[in-house]
This record gives sequence, structure tokens and C-alpha cells, in this order.
Amino acid sequence: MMVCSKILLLILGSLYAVVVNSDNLSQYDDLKVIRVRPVNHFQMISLLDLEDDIDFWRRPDQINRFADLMITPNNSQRVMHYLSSRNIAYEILINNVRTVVQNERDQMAKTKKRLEMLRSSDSLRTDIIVGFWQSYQRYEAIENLMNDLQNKYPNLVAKINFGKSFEGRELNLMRIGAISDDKKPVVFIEGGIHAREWISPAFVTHFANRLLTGYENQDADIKKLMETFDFYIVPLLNPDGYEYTHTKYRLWRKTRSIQKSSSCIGADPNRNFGYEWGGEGTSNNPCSEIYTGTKAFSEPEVKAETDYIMKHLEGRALVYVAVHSYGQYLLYPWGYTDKQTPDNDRLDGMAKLATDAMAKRYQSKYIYGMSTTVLYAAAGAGDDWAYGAASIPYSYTLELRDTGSHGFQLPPEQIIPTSEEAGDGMITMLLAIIKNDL
Ligand code: 0X9
Ligand code: ZN
Repeated sequence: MMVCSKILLLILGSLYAVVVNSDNLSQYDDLKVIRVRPVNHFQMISLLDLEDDIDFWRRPDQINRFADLMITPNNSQRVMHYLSSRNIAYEILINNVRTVVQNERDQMAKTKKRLEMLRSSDSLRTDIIVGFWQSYQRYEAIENLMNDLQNKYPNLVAKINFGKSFEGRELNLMRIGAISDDKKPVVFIEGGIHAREWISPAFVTHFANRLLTGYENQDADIKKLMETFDFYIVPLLNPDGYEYTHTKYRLWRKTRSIQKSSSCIGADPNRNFGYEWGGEGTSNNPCSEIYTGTKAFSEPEVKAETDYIMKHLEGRALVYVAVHSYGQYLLYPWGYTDKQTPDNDRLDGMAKLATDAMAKRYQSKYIYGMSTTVLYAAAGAGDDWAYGAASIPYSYTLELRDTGSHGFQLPPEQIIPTSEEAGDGMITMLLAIIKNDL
């Protein structure tokens, strides 16, 4: 009897583990990412026709420019046939997404072990913060980092709540800057709007820490930035989606809002801003990865951020940078039309300086330019809203590493180098803005 109930407990226990740990690796089995390059208008339109059913890791937009799409065992035959009947050539970028997810997990587990060992050794206790960027962190750890930084640098950091996510998580940002009697111009940095782009919150928090340690160590450039600007840094704008990528499905992009009209979940928060909402490069199909949401600002995360900027930072915000991945681009408006903004030369000049700086440390090549020219048209994104509606003159989208070999699953050992080079670009650009404008 005793043995029977033990066995029953064991069975129930393993069943529980399967249910709870539903981010089963087998769901990534034989998912492939292929790269296609449309060479004429017909091929381009044919690819765009696939958009509502297929997860485009990089959207097709222009002839001769590549697009990356993820195909599943269910649709691969159909897609291959579709491509070959239209003479669209492809190459395999990731042969099995499962392997990439598995590698990422293994590496994160190893780092976790190493850090646990470090934690137990007293002498190294103070260096623990360094471990934060050796792996990708969960929502709670990011929250704790903000608390730790605020406690460590009470005169330089304030953690500020600006709303709640759809599932009720707190949305917090850090205000960072040297104390000043004057109202300083603001640099607003938005991280983690797309759930699966894990390098974004990692870089943004690394940059916050770089500002603080640089100021503490009297680094002249950083001192200048900290005395000139107030930084408002949102590490994770889409915590619901982000947590979902850690627990259920690594490749989730959107928010997690429940839709009245569909069983599909979430909207693309970077199609949900109220500037040219619903224009080019968006979808009104709730199942699409680029779903606009039911109306502009329908997503509480986007609403909270934009309300905060309008209410507290209007007229002061000088720079807005939305941090994404992947592709290595520094983009500026417009993203909804191929017309240039009146500030094109200024935006372009700063982007050139930043990308030159980003190449210095590790020779990483970042392409810069207007969104619609170098990438694709996508309306309702944060950068267009910041420039067009909030009148923030320097508005950018930074797409971090890599150029496709790992895509969203950038290996954790690249967190620090990526953050270092991106930080170099930010610092150079902000110093140039001070020289030019203030
Ligand atoms: O499509 C997006 O939202 C961004 N790329 S991502 O692969 N991270 O999803 C690019 C947005 C560029 N800005 C505009 N189109 N306005
Ligand atoms: Zn993104």
C-alpha cells in the first residue's frame, strides 16, 4: 500500500513537472529559419502574402534585401513549394531552432552554477552585480537590480513606477543623473518592448550601470553626460511577454493581452503607438506578429510609457532610443513612409558618429539610415511617435547583435561585448549632441 501511494506520488509529481514546465524543448523541434532575397516585385509581394501565417524574424520589404522567416514541420513543405514555384531562392540560416534554444539554456544553466559558487564565497560577494550580465535575467532580477542600484547610488538613481502591464506586473523605470538645480534635458531609453529580444533589457541595464560606475570613477565623458542629462531608462517595457519567453515559448514577440475578437493573444507593442497607427507594415489580424491592437495605445504598457513622457517629460525630452534586436542597425524616422523628415541630415550625422564608435571596439558593423530605406516600413512604432507626436528631435531605434547567425538567441557571452560597443555608440552620440545643440 505504502509502495503504491509512493508510486502514485511519483507519477503525479512527474505529471506536474510536465504541466508546469510547459516550455518543452520539443516544441522547437525542426523549426528552421530560412533567409530569402526577393529579386523582383512579384517575389516581394508573394513573400508579403505569407505574412499573417508565418513568423518573420525579419520582414521582407524591398527587392534585393533579405528577409528571415521561421518555418515549422507543419508548413515547411507548403512554404518550400510556394517559394520554388515563384523562383525565390533561400538559404538555411538556423537548421533546428531546438539546438539554438538548447544551447542557450545550457549556457545559462552553467553560468547560474558558476554564480552560485561565487555567491557562496564571501570574498567575492561584492562582485555579484557583474554576474548579472553573464546571463539573461528574469523580470524579478531586473526589478532587484533597480532596487540595488537605487540603494547603492541614492543621489543618482530613482526607481519610478509608471504603470502596470496587462497581467498586472509593475512597470518601472530608472531616472539617472547628477543632482542639479535646473531641469535637465532628458535622454529616454526604452528596453524590452519585444519579448524575445533578450539582449535589449540586458544592454539597457548594462548601460545604466556604466553611467553610474563611470560617474563614481570620475570618467570625464560620463561625468559630462550625467551632469548634462537626466536619463530615463525603461529596462523592460513588456514584462508579460518577456516572462512568457522564459517560461513557455522562447520566440514570443508581442504583449500578452487577451483579445475580445480572437483567441490569439497580444498585440505588437511596436505597432501600437498613436502616430500613423495602422499604416504600412502592420496587420489588423490579431494572430499576426505585427498586429496593431484594437486601437492606438490599446496596450497598457505603451499607454503607460507614452502618458509618462507626455505628462512628465514634454519639452524636456531631447533623445529617445528604442532598443531592439537583431540585425545591427541604427535607424531613425520615418518608419511609416519613405519621405524624409526635415531633420534627416542631423539624424543621419549623429547615427554615423554612433555607428563609427560602435565599430571601434570589436569591429562590429552597424548599418545606419532612415528606417524605411534601410529596413522596412512599419507604422505605429515608438521612434516615429517620439519624433512626430512627442517632438523629441533625436529619435532612434537601435537593433543590436547579431546579423542572423543566432538571431534572438544571442549567446550570453555576447551580452557584455554587445553592451560595451552599443554603449560606446550612445556615449559618442550624446557627447556630439551636447557639442552641437546645447
Ligand atoms: O519591426 C520593428 O518593430 C523593429 N524591428 S524588430 O525586428 N526588432 O521587430 C524596427 C522598427 C523600426 N522603426 C520603425 N519602423 N518606425
Ligand atoms: Zn524589436
